[in-house]
Amino acid sequence: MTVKAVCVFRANDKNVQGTIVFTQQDQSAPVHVKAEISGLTPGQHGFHIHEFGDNTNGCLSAGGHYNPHGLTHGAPTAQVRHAGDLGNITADASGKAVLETSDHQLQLIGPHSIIGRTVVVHEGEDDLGLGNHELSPTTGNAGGRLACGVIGISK
Ligand SMILES: [Cu+2]
Ligand SMILES: [Zn+2]
Repeated sequence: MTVKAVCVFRANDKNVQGTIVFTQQDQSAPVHVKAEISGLTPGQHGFHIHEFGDNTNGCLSAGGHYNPHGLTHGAPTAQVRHAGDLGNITADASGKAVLETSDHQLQLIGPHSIIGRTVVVHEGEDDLGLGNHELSPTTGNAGGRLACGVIGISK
């Protein structure tokens, strides 16, 4: 049975808004991701699932990248990565970013489901673990947390 989930970024002081829809047909199928976000600065922005669906202290309360297998940070196409590593979204000159992808490490079903966790868009570019910065192996050195939203069950 297909599971569908949605994450909505509400307008905040930085005017970042958007919707991310996640769909998975069954537990062995990839998760389809469709994101549309506006109000960004043009260019690349780190885009991840973080561990907790807690926004008590804003996006900071979401914890680190969702990493149930204890791996190092990487590109979405890498074998070794955090489950939550979705790489970057690219905003055009008007600040709009659209991403449509299928991901084999995300789950909406089972013990490693991302439902109830947080999507974070970062101020800077995720170096996909390939930079020389001390934060490259943990966060991709993507900078501050610009906007976030909790992933909820959708009909
Ligand atoms: Cu992040
Ligand atoms: Zn990561």
